[in-house]
Order: sequence, then C-alpha cells, then structure tokens
Amino acid sequence: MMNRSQNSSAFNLPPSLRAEQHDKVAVLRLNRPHKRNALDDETIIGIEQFFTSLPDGIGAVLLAGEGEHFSAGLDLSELKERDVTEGIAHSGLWHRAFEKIQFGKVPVVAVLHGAVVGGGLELAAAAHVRVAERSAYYALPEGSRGIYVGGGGSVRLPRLIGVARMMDMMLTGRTYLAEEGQDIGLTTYLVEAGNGFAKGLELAQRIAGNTPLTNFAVMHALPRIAEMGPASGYAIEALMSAIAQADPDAKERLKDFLEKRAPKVTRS
Ligand code: 1HE
Repeated sequence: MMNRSQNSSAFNLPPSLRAEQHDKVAVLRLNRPHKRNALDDETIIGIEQFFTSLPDGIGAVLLAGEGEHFSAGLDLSELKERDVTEGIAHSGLWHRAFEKIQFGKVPVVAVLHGAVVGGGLELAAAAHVRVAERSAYYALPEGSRGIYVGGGGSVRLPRLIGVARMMDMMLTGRTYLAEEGQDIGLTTYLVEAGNGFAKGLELAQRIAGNTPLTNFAVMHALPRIAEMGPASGYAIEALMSAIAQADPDAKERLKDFLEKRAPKVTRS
C-alpha cells in the first residue's frame, strides 16, 4: 500500500484537519484531539474545501478522528454570542459542507471511535459507510444543552434510524453503543479497538475500484430514487442502469467475468 506524504497544504486546510493519500483513497482526519475534535467554523469550512477540491483520480474518501474520540460535535464555545440570523447562517454553513460529503464526487467511509455525538453524529451520518470501533458511542446531547441539531441531523438521521429513535435520543439523552448501532442502522461495520482505520481503508479501496459511474449511481441516484414514488423510481432506475452498463469500463468487466478472469462472489 502506498502512503504518500501529507498533502494537507494542497487542500489549504486549517490545523484542525489533516489530509493524506493512500493510492486512490484520500484520508481526512479531524485533528483537534485536545478539544475532542469539536467542530468550529474553521473546521467546517475546511471540510467543505476538502470535499470540493478532491483531485481527479481519487475514488473514495476515508474520514477519521485523531485522539480518543471521533468528534464531540459543535464547538460550544463559539455558540454563546450568536444571534438568530447568525445561527441560521451557521446552520447553512454546516448544511453546505455536509452536502458536499453526501452528494460529492466520491463515496465516503467514516471510521468512528469514542464519542460520536451531536454534530459529530451529523457528520458521520453524511458518510456512506460507517465503520465503528467497539469504543464508539452515539448521542444527541443538543436536548440537554438547550439547542437543536443544525448540521442536517433532522434530515439524515430519521432516514437512518427513524423519527421515533431520534426523538428519544434528543429528548432523553439516550446513548447507543457501537454494537447497538448495528441494529438501528448507525454502525455499518463493527470492529475491535484499533482496527477501524485498516478496515475503513480496505473498504474505501474496494469502493475506489468500482467504476465511477456505478459509484455515481449509488451516491446520487439511489437515495433520490428512494424518495420518489415507485413509478418515477422505476423510470430513473431503468435510465441509470442503461447508462451504467453502456460504459466501456462496465463492458470490459462483464467480458472479464464471462471469460473467467474476474473473481467470483464468495461467502466472505
Ligand atoms: C469542547 C467540546 C465541545 C469537549 N465544544 N469544547 N457536544 C456536546 O455536548 C459534547 C460535549 N463534550 C463532552 O461531553 C465531552 O467533552 C466528551 C465526552 C466528548 C469527551 O470527554 P473527555 O473527558 O474526554 O474530555 P473533556 O475533558 O470533557 O474535554 C476536553 C476539552 O475539550 C475541554 O477543554 P479544556 O480547554 O478544558 O481542556 C472541553 O471543554 C473541550 N470540549 N467537547 C467545545 N463540544 C450544527 S449543530 C450541532 C449541535 C451539537 O453538536 S450539540 C452537541 C455538543
């Protein structure tokens, strides 16, 4: 595996973020462990900058956090002076940045450990695959802080875990452990402590090996089709599937299988 030198400067990132590249996978690390990777404005702007300036040739992103926790969510120290208008603009900033993750150029795998709370959970929810180490736990402490989610949580989390569970998390402060997260749709893969990065990288590399058109269809068409009525959904699916299979790369892959050069689907 190639591990190219740090290239944070190429993305013009703040010190709270660090980027590196492993072959076709770009890695973005939250790098503010002394503040438990709390997300201040500078970090959110940096995240948007990173996801909008991914170079050609990158096929997937791996998102991880330094230190003992993935992220403690919104930097609460920036909150106290904001008025209503500024609050709306702030939430809009998060929406824009996280939209670039969910509906950006390439799929994103998040590696989670320790606290994945508040805005940290909203960030994780924008990723396409979540690998959680056993230490990870999920919570929405906004309720107890007298605030509300602002990073797209009301839109993404009900689609992952349901409205009732999100209500419970916000009203009662309920925490879900990484293992419980598997049952409710937050943890996509559960791994032992210290194994998250390697597992996440393996998955990201596999994703990066798909054809760009398939990854585009999964990221951009699938969630939209899921929101449509069935009749529109079938029509868009038919178009998307015809477009994907007409791609020369897809034709090549099908030929490889038919001529017995491609791997078979196995149990593990
Ligand atoms: C912070 C933050 C933060 C830590 N903003 N500074 N999020 C929360 O309500 C979660 C708040 N944080 C915690 O519950 C705990 O810090 C943790 C469970 C995440 C970690 O505990 P621990 O014992 O490892 O660390 P700590 O001693 O609590 O924190 C270390 C430092 O990080 C300390 O600063 P220091 O200067 O005293 O060393 C903390 O103040 C600081 N810190 N978390 C600012 N969140 C778009 S809307 C989204 C809305 C939300 O995300 S609300 C949820 C906010």
